[in-house]
Amino acid sequence: MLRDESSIIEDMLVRKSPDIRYSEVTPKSAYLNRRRFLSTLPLAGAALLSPRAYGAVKLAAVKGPYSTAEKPTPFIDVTTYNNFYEFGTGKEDPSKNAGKLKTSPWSITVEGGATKKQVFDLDAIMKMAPLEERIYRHRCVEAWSIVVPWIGFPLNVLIKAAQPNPKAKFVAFESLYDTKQMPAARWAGIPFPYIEGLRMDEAMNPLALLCFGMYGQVLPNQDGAPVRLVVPWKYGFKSIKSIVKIKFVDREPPTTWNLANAHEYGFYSNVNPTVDHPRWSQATERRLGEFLKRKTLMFNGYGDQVASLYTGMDLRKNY
Ligand SMILES: Nc1nc2c(c(=O)[nH]1)N[C@H]1C(S)=C(S)[C@@H](COP(=O)(O)O)O[C@H]1N2
Ligand SMILES: [Mo]
Repeated sequence: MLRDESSIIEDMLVRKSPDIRYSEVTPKSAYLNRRRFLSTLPLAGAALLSPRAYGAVKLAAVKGPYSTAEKPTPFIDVTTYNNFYEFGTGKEDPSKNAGKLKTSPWSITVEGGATKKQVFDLDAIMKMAPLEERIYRHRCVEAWSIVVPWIGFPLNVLIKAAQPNPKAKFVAFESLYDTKQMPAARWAGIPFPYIEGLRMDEAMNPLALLCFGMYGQVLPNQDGAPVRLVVPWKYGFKSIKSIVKIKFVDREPPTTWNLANAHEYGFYSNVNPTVDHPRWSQATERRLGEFLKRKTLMFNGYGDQVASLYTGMDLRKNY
């Protein structure tokens, strides 16, 4: 029996019926047209998908600073075109495979703080500061970009609460890695658990967001539930998803993409249209849902907030 398409899309995202794919029951052209049609209605994707897909867990937030006036990318694009290699390397794999990720209970273990190891429950973390909605541009190293109304608060709130050792110069982050829940990770070709890092002053910058939601609701699993970073002046891979561990360290920590290919992915990875990736230009990007390419902005347009972090540094060497 044919069901209405919103329930089919929901199934695609929640994986209640893992064998039914919207693209399989609909000819590709109709599928793409439908995506475009949904995209023209403001938040139509969210409205259609939220009631069941994510348990309708709404997340209220006050308007935060630094929001771009640009139009948010349609929810359907931001939730069906993802990088989350634990759930597969195809852009649609995370939306197909992440639905069953168990995101509650959840906690973040913090090491390298003033006290010994600390374990922060996610519910307690989320009460540390008012949740803000911040509409940020986000630019993947693969030259696509999105504009998303993220919900969270500055990462520095958690860092201050965790009282880093004053000697710590860097913050290291680690994602959940559970082979049972993430079987596709075996074929991803990068080391897991996914790890990332920031210099302490970068992590303390008020733009760096500890993120719990988007588009008025909790994060869809494929977007990094239940807690991820959003570091909007850096390429997307710095914005680590499904964080379970934070370590304060005195030396630059290893990072997944640098371990996988040091020649192509450096520690800093600031968005920089003048430094090309060895295999492609970084001068332009394609905004999901748009046809024409846009020019990529230095620091993704956040130079006023972050350029001073890098004065005196050669950003060609520190790519
Ligand atoms: N744990 C984990 N975090 C991750 C990734 C990943 O594969 N695993 N991919 C990164 C990359 S390359 C990008 S571009 C962004 C994509 O975020 P989005 O899917 O919400 O747009 O997540 C980043 N965070
Ligand atoms: Mo990316």
